[in-house]
Amino acid sequence: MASVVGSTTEKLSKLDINGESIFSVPNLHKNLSILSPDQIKLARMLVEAGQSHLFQSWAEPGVEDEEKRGFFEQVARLNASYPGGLTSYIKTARELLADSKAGKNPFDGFTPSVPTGEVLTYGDDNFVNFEELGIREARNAVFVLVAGGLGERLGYNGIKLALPSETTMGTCFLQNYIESILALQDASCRLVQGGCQNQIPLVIMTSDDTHARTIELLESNAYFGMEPSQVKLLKQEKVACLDDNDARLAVDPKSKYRIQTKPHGHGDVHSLLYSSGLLNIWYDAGLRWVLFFQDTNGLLFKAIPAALGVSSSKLYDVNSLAVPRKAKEAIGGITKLTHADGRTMVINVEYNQLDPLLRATGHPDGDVNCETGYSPFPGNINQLILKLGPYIKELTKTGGAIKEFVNPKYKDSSKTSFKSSTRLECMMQDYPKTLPPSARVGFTVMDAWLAYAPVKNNPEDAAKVPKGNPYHSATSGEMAIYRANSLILRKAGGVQIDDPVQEVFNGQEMEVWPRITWKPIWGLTFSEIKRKISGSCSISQRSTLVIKGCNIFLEDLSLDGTLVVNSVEDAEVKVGGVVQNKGWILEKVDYKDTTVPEEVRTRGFRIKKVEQLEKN
Ligand code: UGB
Repeated sequence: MASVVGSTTEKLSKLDINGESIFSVPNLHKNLSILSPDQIKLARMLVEAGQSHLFQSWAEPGVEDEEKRGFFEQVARLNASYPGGLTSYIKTARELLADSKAGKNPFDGFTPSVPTGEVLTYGDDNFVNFEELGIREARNAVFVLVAGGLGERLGYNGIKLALPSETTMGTCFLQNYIESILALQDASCRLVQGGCQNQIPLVIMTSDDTHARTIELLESNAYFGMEPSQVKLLKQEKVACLDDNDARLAVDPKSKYRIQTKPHGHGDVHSLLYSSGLLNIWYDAGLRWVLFFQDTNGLLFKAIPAALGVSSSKLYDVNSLAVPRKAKEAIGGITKLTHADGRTMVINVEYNQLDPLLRATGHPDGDVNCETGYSPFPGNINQLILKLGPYIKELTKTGGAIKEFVNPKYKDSSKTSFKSSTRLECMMQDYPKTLPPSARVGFTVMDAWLAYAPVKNNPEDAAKVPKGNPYHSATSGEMAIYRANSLILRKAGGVQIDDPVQEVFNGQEMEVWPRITWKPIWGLTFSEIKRKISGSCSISQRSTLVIKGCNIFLEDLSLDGTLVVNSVEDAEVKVGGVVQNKGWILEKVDYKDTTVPEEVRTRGFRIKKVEQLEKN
């Protein structure tokens, strides 16, 4: 056996590669005897791709051999998880790094303009019709949650999906999402005569940073009521880091036998879905829509029914959800790009690229607000609805590969070295870039108060956000839920709700509305909520109302304090009369106070439950 391996080794290693053979890499050559033929092939591939430096500090054979084999296991993984393998990754990296060094604008030849899309107003007839259509279509949908990001800007130690979306119920983002999908499933199936058994699938894209903790969160909470078989996890792999403009792979600072890796971005979701085989299974089962969403938007499902209705009525292949955007806000701008050769596309231009693109194309002020007080470009909230059939067709062509970019932080203007290693990245919203001009690509704009309140920034950075721009912090994410629910009860149910008061938490000025929350099953749409409120209801600013149940009807309720209503599934409950008590109080907490749990101090307050009326 040894002699067979030996002869293969000899043959493989002797092959000359672009003038450089394994013989010219002494520390690798010395170690050939401990490597398998497959490992030697990988070594040759690395040498050929100009990566000989990776072996520079390798020990003599017999020393740290396990670590050396571990190195090749990692190389094999990196090679297998990237379309075209590491050779292709390095080649693309060299091209993109050269473009970046030359200052080449990725939108060269394109002129930006403001696109037209569907603009919805909450609660008008158009909106209500789209919601109805959306609920009908929901049983033909699949949800895909991208949750592989660590959230470096937020600086939270756990996974973002486990963060409470708000404090009155303490429901974490994942629970909120799952309960919303189950409520959609329920509402949609009720529209089928005799009911239906459809279970809306949920896919969660994780990464090594989030995978184990996501499984633990699901398993320790019985999947928050979903069937375990309804949920699939797809783990994205990281990609190799790059040390210089020649795309030399970076050695991990912690081990000379490891290549340093970093996340490749949420764009991986397309290739993972493609290779999982799930798309065809869904298609064969008659499903029609794939809805992509992100990890910390507590308002999202208030916008889903209407947005899905838009996709279905306009037969959009791609529908991006958008909100009015403040100039320089860290969300991408949906832009129409027209090329000098006549090509056009409607696409997200990422927040760091919009300003330079505008300046380079005759808008000397760059990314600024127009007379409306907002940027003329709608803000992409990265909630995409794709029509399954055309999506499968496109991925069959591309394999799910998404156009990548590189964003090196250079040491100086010579652009010859980086401050720290970089890597190629890709974004899921770049999917339409490869679509033919015949594709139906649209977008739907809704008010931010209804649709978008992500939790991305730590308290310190949030407090520095320019005045008037959203904070995107745990505090603003929670306060936005109370505001949205208050406005919805005002608009849909005619409830008299006191105006908010202004308060400062962790240096961020907030509107504090009454703390009104409900389980998604209580009300997903305007009509459903309207149906559950009657008579003359009022809620004071200092009040808290928590509705946990489906058939709970508010009738002539006057609330000044805290009311919690719990009901079992089929029970019909009427809630009315005057409720007055000391209620629940918001107590301020400083984010620097480490005696308080991280989830609490980062939002800047906790709820002190002084007195409440709880009805079961
Ligand atoms: N994510 C992954 O699953 N894998 C990864 O490798 C990286 C991220 P961020 P950012 O909210 O509206 C996006 O970091 O930079 C997941 C859009 O690009 O929150 O704020 C991660 O877990 C931007 O156009 O993204 O920017 C999270 O769920 C704008 O729309 C999601 O991807 C903005 O979001 C987003 O990750 C927005």
